[in-house]
Amino acid sequence: VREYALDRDCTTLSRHVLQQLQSFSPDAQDLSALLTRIALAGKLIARHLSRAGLMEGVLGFTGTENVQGEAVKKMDVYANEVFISVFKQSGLVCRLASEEMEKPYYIPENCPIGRYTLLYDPIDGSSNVDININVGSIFAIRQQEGIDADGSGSDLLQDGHQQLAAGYILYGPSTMLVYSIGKGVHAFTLDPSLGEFILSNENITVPDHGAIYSVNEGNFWQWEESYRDYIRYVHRHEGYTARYGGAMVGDFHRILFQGGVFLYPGTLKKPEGKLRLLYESAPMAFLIEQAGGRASTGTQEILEVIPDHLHARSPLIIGSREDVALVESFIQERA
Ligand code: AHM
Ligand code: MG
Repeated sequence: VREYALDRDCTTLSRHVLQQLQSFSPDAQDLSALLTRIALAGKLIARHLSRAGLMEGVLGFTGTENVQGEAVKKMDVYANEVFISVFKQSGLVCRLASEEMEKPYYIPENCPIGRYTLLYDPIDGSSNVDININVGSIFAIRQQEGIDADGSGSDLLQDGHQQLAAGYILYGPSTMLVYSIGKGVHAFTLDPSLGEFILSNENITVPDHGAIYSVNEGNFWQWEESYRDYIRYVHRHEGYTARYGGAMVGDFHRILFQGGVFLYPGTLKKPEGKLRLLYESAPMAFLIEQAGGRASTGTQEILEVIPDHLHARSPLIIGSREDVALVESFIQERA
């Protein structure tokens, strides 16, 4: 087995962010520091996940529900708190907003100087945790313009173009961190022996078309007819293959590298779909556009959508340009 040689350009995450910005401006330093903190959260969560089956009281449900009425897992709570504790000491982030907290969490001691808000889904695909298959964390960074008076985070209700950075951590056979600061999409692999994320794929571009369609077909009869039209189309044509892992981060990661489309349409029970804009769909949309793909609600670009509350959801069609357009064409036909 050949290890990567030391003379190879062994680029760490923090160095990469600085190189991308090609300056030592305060903003560049801030973004580099923010990504480094996110990476630390990822390492802590990855370590916890890797030993979860050996420890008491780590797997399973807490017995409570989150603000969206979903059963909370102990791992959701752990990962949510990891991000909070990591950013308490960063100075840069005044506020965090996540899937697991009804309102944003303020770090008052950071607020006089902390110019950023971190939005995140601590454990994406948490139903996968107890059976030891892949999960992820999703994040986005937005600039903070002053403190909102009532603490509800109403100033966060803006479109996805306001994101300064976005990405995810995939806890799979290896742990990977994929990010963009608006200058392409780059993937890093955690070398556990070094404790460092090392650059593994730079300037990733998603193919214009791919064979994969990734959707929970168990909801078939709950969708609008146009989505059924699309699924019937792929069933009747050669060259399509289904993949669905129950964690968007993993399904998205496959499509980012191989092309295809991931969908979470609205259902009878959830007309806006399941995925939340601010910390699930918008960060992924930011990445896919940076990689040359697209993200749509079916009728609007995801990055244009302005959420009406912190936990707002929206239907999501994301991936290769041609595949997203194909799904949209069925929606337009029935509009
Ligand atoms: P979560 O963040 O609460 O775990 O929910 C989001 C996840 C996505 O990762 C995944 O694509 C989807 O929910 C799966 O939902 P379903 O089981 O309805 O197909
Ligand atoms: Mg999620």
